[in-house]
Amino acid sequence: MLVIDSHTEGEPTRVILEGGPDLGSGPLSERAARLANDFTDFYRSVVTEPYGQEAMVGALLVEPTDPDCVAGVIFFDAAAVIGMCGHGTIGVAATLAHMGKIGIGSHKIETPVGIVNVTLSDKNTVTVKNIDSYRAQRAVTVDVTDLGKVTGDIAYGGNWFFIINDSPIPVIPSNIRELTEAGIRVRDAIYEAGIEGAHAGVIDHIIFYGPAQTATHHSRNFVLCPDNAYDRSPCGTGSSARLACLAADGLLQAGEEIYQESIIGSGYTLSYQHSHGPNAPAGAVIPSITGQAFITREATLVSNPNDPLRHGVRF
Ligand code: PYC
Repeated sequence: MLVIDSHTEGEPTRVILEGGPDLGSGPLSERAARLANDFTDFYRSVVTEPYGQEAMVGALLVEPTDPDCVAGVIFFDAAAVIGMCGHGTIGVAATLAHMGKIGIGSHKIETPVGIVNVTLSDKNTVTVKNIDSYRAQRAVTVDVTDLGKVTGDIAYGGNWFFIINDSPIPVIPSNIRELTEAGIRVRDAIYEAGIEGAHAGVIDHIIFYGPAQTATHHSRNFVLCPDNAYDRSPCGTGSSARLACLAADGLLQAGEEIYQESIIGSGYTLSYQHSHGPNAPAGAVIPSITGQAFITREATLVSNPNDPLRHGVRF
């Protein structure tokens, strides 16, 4: 299987160019469901040890249904096939540029949750215009083991997020383990309470926000992903969901730019426009996320049927 690896603001993406499963044709949402249900061992092995690394997100390139798109892509981590991935889209654009498949300028990419626009300013710098993002519920309180009552917003940016604005734990790198464990407990509490996003959306990402380390920056975040790894970048879909909340609360105006720090100190430049799409949910925004991705590896993954760990290390 041929892959190209990159990182976007520290968060790894593995783009599968050749050798992935045949998911047939039809809508990408159906092909994503096929990947999730029929090829679990495949997708998990691609991003977990010994083939992958912690926090890695896979990006399976597929034929788009819309001929205006330069590529179709289905994203996944070690636990789940996910709807969209902001850092992954930046990684895919940088990978397509590295391969000479796209040049400087704007291009469309199809995902299972809709078409996104990428603008390549140079071979590494990419702006993603994401799908409609919105807040579904404001100030939902859950009872969390060892933390007590925790309040957050439920918002969508291509995946579903529980967004905690005032983190009960300082959002600093030395607290990564504590934030990870707290995030898992928050997610458990959400599931236990039967809380969902709109249309029974599974809230599988948790974000804690705290003050930025640099005065001119907006804030710093910690993002827990479905596989319990933390996002080294500020998370493109999570930032999209947060932009929708800031817009709904009147805390950020359309077109105003902010710089969002990640837990490791990397970041994205963010802004939004109001969405006027005919099917846009109330209060939906179109987020804009700018970050950089760098190619780290071009490789062939070899799977040996005699290798007992060919499906990855899992316990
Ligand atoms: O950037 O949207 C994102 C993302 C989702 C999971 C990891 N990164």
